[in-house]
Amino acid sequence: MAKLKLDTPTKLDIYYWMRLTRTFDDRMLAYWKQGKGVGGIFSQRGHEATSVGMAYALAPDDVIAPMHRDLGCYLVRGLTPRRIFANLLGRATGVTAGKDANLHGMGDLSLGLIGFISHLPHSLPPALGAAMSFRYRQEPGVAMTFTGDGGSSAGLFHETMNMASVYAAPLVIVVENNLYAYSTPLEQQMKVFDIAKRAQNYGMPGVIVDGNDVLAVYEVAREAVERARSGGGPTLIETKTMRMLGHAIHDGAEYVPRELLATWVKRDPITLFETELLAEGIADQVELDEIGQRCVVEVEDAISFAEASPWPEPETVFDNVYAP
Ligand SMILES: Cc1ncc(C[n+]2csc(CCOP(=O)(O)OP(=O)(O)O)c2C)c(N)n1
Ligand SMILES: [Mg+2]
Repeated sequence: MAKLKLDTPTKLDIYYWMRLTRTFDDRMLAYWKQGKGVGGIFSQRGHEATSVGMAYALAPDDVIAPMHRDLGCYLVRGLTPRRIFANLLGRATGVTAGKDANLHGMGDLSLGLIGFISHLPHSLPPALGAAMSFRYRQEPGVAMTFTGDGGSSAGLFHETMNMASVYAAPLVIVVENNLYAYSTPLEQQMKVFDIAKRAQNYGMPGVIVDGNDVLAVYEVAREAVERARSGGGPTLIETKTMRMLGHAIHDGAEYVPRELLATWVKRDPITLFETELLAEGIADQVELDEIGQRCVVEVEDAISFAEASPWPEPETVFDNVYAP
């Protein structure tokens, strides 16, 4: 597939979001290893190209329902590092105002962001609902949602695809196939490793993309979003990638073969994009380092903000709760 022609500011902007995602993730892991964390955390390492490339393809009025390895989506949609880190520390200034010290529930409808639903793949039906509401209201919006290879084995995945296809819903379903669901490798939970092939059974396009190549991700995302927006119905996109660390902070992933990880280290999404940017003369190392430094400053500021933020007041416990 021919690469999209993007201008320099756009490419550097995409690079910035990837670096911000990685910097946040690295800093978050270090913070938790120092014993200062509050809730559970899931490393995003390896998923930066997928989450940033996908979210970048949406328009401001579209809706996105990410999952637990999609920090890049939250950032691109406009949740600030401050609000996210404060959420992780359970503070009143966090996205859920202290109700969930995690990435769960981290939504903000003013940003078109449906909070992640912990049960997998339960973010899919609300995203389909959002897509259908765009159709009923005859609005041009598109909904995008995510699940993992593990989540794709649940019935809800199939039910969502079927209904989305029957109703030609403006929906993009992304499966982040990172070869593991917790400690279960792909070959222990499915016989056909290309999850995108399932799309055919529901009468929708199924696309496979290198989930570590951000511009390739962005390109297939744009095509799917355009198809959805113009009435062409849903698309299933499978991003082939790798979860580079354990399932969550407590998991050392000793069950993942070291040789497998080593092959994926060479395909690190940020290094791949940097190499491309440098080779094309889009930026030099000094400029890339400057962007990296900006990200460090932003994340350190977010941590200070979160640490200085108050705990939620007990009487706010029912605020924003649907059925107290
Ligand atoms: C219905 C349900 N069962 C179990 C869990 C616990 N759980 C959280 S993440 C996870 C693994 C998910 O694997 P996958 O969908 O491949 O996503 P990944 O973590 O690899 O990105 C499990 C079993 C859950 N959240 N929901
Ligand atoms: Mg997985």
